[in-house]
Amino acid sequence: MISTKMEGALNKQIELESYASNLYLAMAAWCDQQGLAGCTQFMRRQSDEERDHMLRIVDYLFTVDGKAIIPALQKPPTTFKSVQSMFELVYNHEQKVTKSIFKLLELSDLEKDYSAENFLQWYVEEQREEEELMRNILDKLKLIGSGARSLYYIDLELEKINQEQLAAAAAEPGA
Ligand code: OFO
Repeated sequence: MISTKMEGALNKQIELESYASNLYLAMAAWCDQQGLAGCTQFMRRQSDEERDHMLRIVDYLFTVDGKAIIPALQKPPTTFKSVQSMFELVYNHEQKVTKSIFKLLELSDLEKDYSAENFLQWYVEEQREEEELMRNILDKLKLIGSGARSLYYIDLELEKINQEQLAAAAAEPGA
């Protein structure tokens, strides 16, 4: 049986993951308007991943007799200054999510909720990977530089990353 405190904290995380899914989908829509097919597909997939992160928590709450509260949709921004600033926003958001996961782990420790602690380990690894990915993208964007022509190369790069991720996902056991 889950404590009310832990249940509330996991429901807050559901909100954060759900917002991330919306935010990344709004970014995909913006990228599409800019004619950036690679960035569009990349953000579209990130959005799906965030929804999966949200659903994992919902499912976990089902298994521990907790109540999952599905949050209202918060409208994300619809325009972004540039592709660079969009990815900075993604990186910042991922850092915020990581902090929130660490807080949940602290709480699970405090409450001696070893089931939650075990469940949350998956998110620790996921956040490490996501932060690394976004940092690498930002480094590449810096190397490519800004300006109209650079957008073409940025988009190609994102298309490449997207393909690599799809291949890695397909190679996973059980895929
Ligand atoms: Fe679910 O926030 Fe990162 O991946």
